[in-house]
Amino acid sequence: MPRLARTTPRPKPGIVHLGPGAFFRAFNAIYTADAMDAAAKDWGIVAVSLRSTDARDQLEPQGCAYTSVTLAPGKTQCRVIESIAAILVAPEDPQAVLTAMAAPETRIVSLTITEKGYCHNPATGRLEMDHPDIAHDLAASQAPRSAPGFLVEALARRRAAQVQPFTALSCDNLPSNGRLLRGVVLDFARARDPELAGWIADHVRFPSTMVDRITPATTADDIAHLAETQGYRDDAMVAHEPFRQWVIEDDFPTGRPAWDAAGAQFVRDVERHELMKLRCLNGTHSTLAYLGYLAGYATIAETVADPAFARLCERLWAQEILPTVPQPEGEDLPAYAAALLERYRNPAIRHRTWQIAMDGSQKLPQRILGTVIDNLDRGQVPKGLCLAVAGWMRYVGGVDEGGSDIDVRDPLANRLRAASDSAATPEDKVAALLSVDAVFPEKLTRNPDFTRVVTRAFEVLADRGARAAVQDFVG
Ligand code: CS2
Repeated sequence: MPRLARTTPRPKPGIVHLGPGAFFRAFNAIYTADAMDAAAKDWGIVAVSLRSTDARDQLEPQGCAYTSVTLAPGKTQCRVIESIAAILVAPEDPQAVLTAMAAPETRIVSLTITEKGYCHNPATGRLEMDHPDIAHDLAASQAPRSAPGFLVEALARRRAAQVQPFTALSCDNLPSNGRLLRGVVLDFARARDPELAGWIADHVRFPSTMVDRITPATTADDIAHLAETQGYRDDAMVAHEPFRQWVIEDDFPTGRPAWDAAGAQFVRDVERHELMKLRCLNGTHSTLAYLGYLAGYATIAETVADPAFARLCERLWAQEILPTVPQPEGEDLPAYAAALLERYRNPAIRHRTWQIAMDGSQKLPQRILGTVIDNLDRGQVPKGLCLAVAGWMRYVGGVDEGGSDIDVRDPLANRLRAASDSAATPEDKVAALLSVDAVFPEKLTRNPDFTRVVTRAFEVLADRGARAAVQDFVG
């Protein structure tokens, strides 16, 4: 079976992108390919993996081309994407990465490094100074490991060479992601050199973005199926839903690709769009991931095929989530929520509950806990979201409803498991997990209504299981 091969010359680079995983390939690289089709062609992407060699091993043998597979219900479309100009593996050669980031033709450094890549405290948004990668990068700033370490060193080199700074573009599912990135970069720079920090604060732009496209991890089956239908092997392929939405704060002093020609929306303030997406989509995604996993469902589509879980989503949107979301310009919130359920139902997308359940300690604050706080502030206890929090607590306890181990992937997994194991009763387990202050702000842990309702939900989950708990809730 031949491998996919590149057919056009590699584009001239204009972007360095940190985090070359499935989401980047289903999203940034496609928007950029479309933008280069529509206008300037010098926005090729130098993709950088901060950890594993996988992306390079998959992409490089095929000249950095790969297939995007759009999965609509009953209809599949394939397209070869060639916007990646090169791929680097940072741990193998940090100097090559810094050279690319410091090059004058690099005008944007974008990031899809997942929540934990920001090395911040999820509850406070500040850089964790004792994070092992941050401690390493402060001691060895010329050969960094973390995203903040790379950004600051590259900016220091540009400043020294009197090259204009790049625009730093966070594309992760974090609220005010530009502001958050700016915060961790400045925290890091201040610890290194306050003057450099001042220069970054004055000169570097960090626009915020809202990104959205459901993209499950690629499986061996996906690759085999593509080979069968297309007659070539492509280990770098990505499969995703048809829907895509990118809302970007328009703040690019050194230019940007014509992403608007590809359908991206440029606005002055993306915060409302971000809140809408994080709370409506990611909030229910995480809810379905924990409760669906515990109920024995492997994917989101399977979970919402159970009418009780579909109703759970509808109740959450109508009663607990939408009332907290300020109206974003041009959006119809009830229609947005209804469309989400259709997206979840897409039977062609096998998005595993286990995958979405990953890194919950980094996701819960912006997906669920902020919404809970807003409800409590209005004098309402959001019982459905409290059930979701209890579901997460059962999940990180590491044992499923049949008594089997759960493979919990989370930077705090050990700490969460120890907290859960340290207590015997539901009440004490909930209290032990609520004391993890990287996740739960005091405002919540000191609220007796929240604690009581989460504890009650935890008891129901422990006694009768997630399916019954969800059924009870939707009535
Ligand atoms: C998901 C997201 O894995 C997860 O946590 O909730 O990746 C989700 O699919 C995307 O944000 C959709 O845009």
